[in-house]
Amino acid sequence: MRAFPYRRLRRAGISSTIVALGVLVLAGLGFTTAGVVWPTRSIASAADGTADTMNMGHAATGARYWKAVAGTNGAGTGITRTYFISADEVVWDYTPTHHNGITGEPFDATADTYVRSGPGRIGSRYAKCLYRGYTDGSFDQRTVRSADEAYLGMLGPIIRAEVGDTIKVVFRNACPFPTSVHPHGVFYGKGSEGAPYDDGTGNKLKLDDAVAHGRRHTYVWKVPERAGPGPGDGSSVMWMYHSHTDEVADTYAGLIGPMEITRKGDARPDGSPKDVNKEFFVLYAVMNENESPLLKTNLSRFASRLLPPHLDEDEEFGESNLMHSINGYVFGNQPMMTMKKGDHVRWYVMSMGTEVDLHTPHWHGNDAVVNGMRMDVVSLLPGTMVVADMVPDDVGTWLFHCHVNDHIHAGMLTRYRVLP
Ligand SMILES: [Cu+2]
Repeated sequence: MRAFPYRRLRRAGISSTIVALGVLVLAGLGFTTAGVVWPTRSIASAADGTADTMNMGHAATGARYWKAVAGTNGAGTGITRTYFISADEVVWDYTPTHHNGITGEPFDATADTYVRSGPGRIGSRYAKCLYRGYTDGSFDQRTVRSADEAYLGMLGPIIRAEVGDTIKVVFRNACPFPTSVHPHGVFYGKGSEGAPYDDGTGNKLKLDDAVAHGRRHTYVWKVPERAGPGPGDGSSVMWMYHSHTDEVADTYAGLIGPMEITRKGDARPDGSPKDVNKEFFVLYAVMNENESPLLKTNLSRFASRLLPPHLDEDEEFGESNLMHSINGYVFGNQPMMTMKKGDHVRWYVMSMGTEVDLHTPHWHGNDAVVNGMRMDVVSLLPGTMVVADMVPDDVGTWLFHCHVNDHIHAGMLTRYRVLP
């Protein structure tokens, strides 16, 4: 009996904690969504569906709103843009400058955990499978990346299109395991999805799922309005594409790239938005080389003899292969991302990976607008893509780094430069 009121109090305590947490979560959500496109006021004005539901400050409801969600079906009214992309096995170096670009010093003991090769340690160089662009279907000649685009590093070629266009990816797999190209955001049929699972299809519609070594497949993706900017977006949005044959292993091998879709009428001939001077595509990801299909290759090629007896149980070995990278670079080794003061800069940032891949890229020196809100840090989770617009006013060389403490130690830092 005496325990009863005590228990009740406890329960009340727990419930009020839950309620308080719930309120916090709801407040957070409400705040976020209210700031973006769905303010909670003036619902009545749009209830008949005749009001302009797309402007900030109006409720997102009614027929006009749902028409905007669906988008008009303008797919196929534009041009066809063909990209020749190969999955190539390459040797990738996470630290091509061989020093810590953030401190300007040689690597210290913490950095050496990840970048130094030796007995049972692979170091900074790994065989990887990366998407690489070619000039035509002969796959003889690689497309050249300008010095300005060197920062893209590990990422596959930027696929660009305008709403209404059709994207054609002529894909060749030169990697030693089956791979594919799976797009986000755009409209694809079952023969161009690039992911094997029991979806009730067979035969020809399965050829895209896993392209064997030395084989090819052509993926065709339409770009309807719903693949482009929505009511709250700027002139362009970002999607990613990646291999999805063995999704986890393939992406750890490095098979991932950015895609950009620009609103109809807002694109330059190359598909980029006319109102943006400078674009940067950035992937924050802990590349877990332990799960790469090329781990054995890497051990035999880059770790010197005297391997510890039980590598799979060696925690330090596991840690040494967790490359906390930005476009495949660690400890400030990424080629500089450069812009001018006053430029219209659009950052496309994304993440991939597992539960350690919650990243919070932070720009020193300048601020950005994300979803209509001013920020200098953006939130990423595995598989998320965020667009951030910046007009830099602060000249200098600035840090751009993940704000997660553990990731700072592990070298998830880079720099960008604003010229006068
Ligand atoms: Cu991080």
